[in-house]
Amino acid sequence: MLIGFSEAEQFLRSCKDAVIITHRNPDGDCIGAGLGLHDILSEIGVRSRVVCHDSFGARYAFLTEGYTEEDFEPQTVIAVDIADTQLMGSYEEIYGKRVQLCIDHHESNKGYAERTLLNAKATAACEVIYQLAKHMGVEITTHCAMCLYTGIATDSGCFKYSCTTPEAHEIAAEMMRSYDIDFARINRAMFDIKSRGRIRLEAELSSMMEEYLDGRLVIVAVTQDMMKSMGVSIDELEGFAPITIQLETAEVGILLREREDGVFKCSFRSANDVNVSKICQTLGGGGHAKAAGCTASGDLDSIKTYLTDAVRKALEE
Ligand SMILES: [Mn+2]
Repeated sequence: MLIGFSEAEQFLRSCKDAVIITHRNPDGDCIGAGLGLHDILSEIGVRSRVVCHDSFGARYAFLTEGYTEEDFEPQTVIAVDIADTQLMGSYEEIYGKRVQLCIDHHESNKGYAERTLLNAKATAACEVIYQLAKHMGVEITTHCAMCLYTGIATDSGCFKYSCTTPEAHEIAAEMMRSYDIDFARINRAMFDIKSRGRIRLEAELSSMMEEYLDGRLVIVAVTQDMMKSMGVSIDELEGFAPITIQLETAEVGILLREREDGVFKCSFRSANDVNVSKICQTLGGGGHAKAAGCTASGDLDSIKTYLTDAVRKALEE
């Protein structure tokens, strides 16, 4: 059931001992939304714990520092930035069927939660968390401001993707104006810093781009073996997908990353008008018009053929 801010507030004010689930392969938005909501809940006297299938990683230390995980048996289950319970990883089995509140901004949200606070126009889940905090009249702490800024900067690609709304700029401006947050450092941590392995990998992968459909589709595939030989982990490849649409003829780009279980995570990007969320929905995934994803299993060559067929259909529409 879709709900509004008042119902979400009512629910949060009457809940206790909440677990906040973030999606696997976490990014700045789900981490920011999870930890930001944790701050808001602390202020209204509700204990919460933020969980994720994967660890948050050193890149997010500026957000996780000072966060201590409390031990309690959860009475309340909340999901943030999660369109589909599959994205919960190992937490799907434990909590997937009993999510009481989902706070999200994905148009493709499956409606798996008892209550869904959805703003499909929002740039980031953090934008929805901000609106909720404002609605509730809860004071936003400096840490919470850092979380919200990080999420909005992440999902807007540092305010340059077409999903960037005026509201995203306004919220970021308010965070800059009202709090002492080092936004330059946040953006450097989110967008500029790369491991040595990542820099080497980028150089290698740039030369390995495969063009399909007369260069309108670019695929870059990274296997577990390649990650091992380059000394990088799958989460260090987060944020790498946009390179697939750097080629001037590219309409759609797909970054394939092999998970440890052999399943490929497919991250789609659209350079112009192709709605990649629609393509991914036909392949069992989802996301946004310009950035979406799905998973695929099987051997790499057949996956490439299957993805190329799906993109060809979309281009012909
Ligand atoms: Mn998001």
